[in-house]
Amino acid sequence: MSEPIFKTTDRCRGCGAEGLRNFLDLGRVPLADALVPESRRGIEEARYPLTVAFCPSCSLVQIRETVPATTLFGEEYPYYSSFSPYLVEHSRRNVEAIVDDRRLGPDHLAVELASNDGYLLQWFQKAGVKVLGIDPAPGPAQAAIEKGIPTLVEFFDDDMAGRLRSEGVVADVIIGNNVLAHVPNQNRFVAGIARLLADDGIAVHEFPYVRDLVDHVEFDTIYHEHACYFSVHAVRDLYGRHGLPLIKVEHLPIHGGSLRVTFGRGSAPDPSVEEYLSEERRIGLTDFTYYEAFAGRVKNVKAELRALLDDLKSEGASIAAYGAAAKGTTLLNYTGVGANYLEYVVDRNVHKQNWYMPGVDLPIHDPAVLVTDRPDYTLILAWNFKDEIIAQQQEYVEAGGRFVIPIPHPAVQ
Ligand code: JHZ
Repeated sequence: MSEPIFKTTDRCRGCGAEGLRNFLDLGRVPLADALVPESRRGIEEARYPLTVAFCPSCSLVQIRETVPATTLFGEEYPYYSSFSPYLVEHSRRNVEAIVDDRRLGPDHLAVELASNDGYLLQWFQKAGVKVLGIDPAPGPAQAAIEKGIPTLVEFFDDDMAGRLRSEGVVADVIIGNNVLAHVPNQNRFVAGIARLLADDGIAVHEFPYVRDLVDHVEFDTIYHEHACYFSVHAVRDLYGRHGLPLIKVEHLPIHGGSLRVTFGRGSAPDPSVEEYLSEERRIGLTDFTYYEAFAGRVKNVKAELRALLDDLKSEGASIAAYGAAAKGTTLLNYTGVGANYLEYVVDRNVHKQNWYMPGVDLPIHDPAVLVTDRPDYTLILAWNFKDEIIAQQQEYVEAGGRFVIPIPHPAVQ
């Protein structure tokens, strides 16, 4: 077994205060994207504790454990954004709105942090804006480079921003979608953004909203890649400490409910900022009590899911799963649903096919197998894309296949 190497934090990753209060313990789980190749099957996998805490000083929700970034995002990192047409389209609309609003052209530079396979920067490039991607995961970064998107295969932080600035690089727009949560040292990352951004530039970031996580019991989106889970309050305070005011907040349906936040020094805040802050105060999102009952609700999902799958199994049904998603690793390992209930997992990402789901030894196949094999039920692990997945799988549905959705209440759809 490879040794689980990690650190445990006693201080808030945002404001540095002591006194973090734990509210959920997901046990010891493997790393969510550490898919197992055939050659390592049967070798015991490293498992890491996963504990979620709230900071009473700045209300940032975070995990206590930090796994080295090079372990999380190394050679075998399998997440490629372009496998979801919905995400690619979502990004196109986002970029077009920014290009129009900021009147961007060939004299402007858009930088994306965690640019992955170029799924988003391609749209800036098509609009004639200069682009620079930064992503430490070699596989997706290489895919971007092959598409002609200049990409630096590195972790972004304040030092890197300083180096880029000294080379004359200044960003008019810095995009960071689903990256902020992945950064253990939040302050070095945000300091880098403040340094790289032009005085009148904007930073536009998306990340899952902690309010949606709690309200819809999205506990499976908690894994070691995600160090932090943000409210508007927490993110405003974090960027404010680096001189970047929050100027706009939008709430989007993607990934089970996300925030898109815009920071910039050059414009006055839009009314949305105060609207979200006062709504968070009204519902108590900045108080520990909001999170206290969460662990009990997570346990209920586990019990309900197992009861539902037991019922289906007792009728003699066969069950597969859709989506070798990172969140699938948390869900399957925490609920104890593996080869005892499921035959296999399917996923469109060819980089995941023929590998095995971490901790549960389930093989990952091409989704076409659903039509040839016709399992009676398919548990959707990538529930955030359930409409897209069900629409794609009409042949399976017409052949009698049914879907099971695991959260917020496990049910046959
Ligand atoms: P998906 C990833 O989490 C990892 P995951 C990461 N840590 C993060 O923060 C979030 O994204 C935002 C497949 N699929 O996107 C593709 C199909 O097979 O929910 C993916 O493997 N067919 C960066 O991994 C998986 O499902 C389809 O039609 O939990 C979805 O994973 C579609 C739409 C997806 O993220």
